[in-house]
Amino acid sequence: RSALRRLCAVPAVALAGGFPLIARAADYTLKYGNNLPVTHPLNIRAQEAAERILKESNGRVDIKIFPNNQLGGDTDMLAQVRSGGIDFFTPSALVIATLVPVAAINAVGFAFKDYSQVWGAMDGALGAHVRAAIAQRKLYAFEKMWDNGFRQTTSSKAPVTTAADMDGLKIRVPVSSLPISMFKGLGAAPASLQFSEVYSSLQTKVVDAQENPLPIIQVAKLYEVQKYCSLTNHIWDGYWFIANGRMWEGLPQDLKTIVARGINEAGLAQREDIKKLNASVQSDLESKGLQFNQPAPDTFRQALRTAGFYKEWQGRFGNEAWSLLEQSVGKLA
Ligand code: X2X
Repeated sequence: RSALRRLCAVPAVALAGGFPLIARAADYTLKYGNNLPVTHPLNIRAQEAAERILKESNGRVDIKIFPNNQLGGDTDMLAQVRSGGIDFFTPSALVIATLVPVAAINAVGFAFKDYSQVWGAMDGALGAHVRAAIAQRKLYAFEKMWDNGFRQTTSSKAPVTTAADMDGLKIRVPVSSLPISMFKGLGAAPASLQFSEVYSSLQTKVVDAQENPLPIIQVAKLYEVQKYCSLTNHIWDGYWFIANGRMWEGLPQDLKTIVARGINEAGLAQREDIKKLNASVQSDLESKGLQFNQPAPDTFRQALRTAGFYKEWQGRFGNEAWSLLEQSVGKLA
């Protein structure tokens, strides 16, 4: 129960009764922080969800969105959603894995072949396994994961065509141990940086390369500071839409239903947006000067096997989670 929220809600209701000219404040004004520019489908669909939820709750639930790392980087926002400083956050699987290690399982290198495998796993038993682990940390994960995408490699130096081109590459990766381990396994020199620092670290050449799905490369304008884009498809990454557990438990059931429906359905629409965007984003980025190439996955997979990457992470995730992943994608190691 959120005693503070209840206290705050009382005067607003009383005022609305006595002084009809004063707009009635929502019973629940909830803050949602994320790390993406407002033009990304995640923010466009989240804004729509907030409007729908305000309407369907007759003004009782007002979700305010703070995009683009306004409230701090991922590490800060994860701490805030745990403490209740913010009510919602959408960490990528890689980011929430710093708190819930098994959440990185969808990011195992070269695991998913396509989106039907991805959504089969994440809407199915593997996603349920991860959501249960998130719940243990007193966070509520909504059912439908949102799409980030298949991660691709950009560089200011040279295209990556085989694993050998990763040798010594100074590449930014998210603050998360799986991508560090994976890029070390490929022979690169990965550096963990928050997304809020990616553009400037590429611009000032603190790092030469980074890896992200094409829609992010587009909306964050990373093409301005990168020259080559290699379609490595090395990780599929998604966003868990999470809520502070205490706040969520304190919401009346009718509002939980309205909020969950609004967010889950917006997530499904956001997946479709990314799918549509994937069909056009490469040519847009080419027109902005990024040079593309399409490496074959074999040398990368082989390098990871040789480095013991799959065996190591099977051990770290445990056999239960690993076998759920393999049920969706086939044998990995
Ligand atoms: O930080 C990134 O690279 C990003 C935006 O993809 C994540 O949220 C993990």
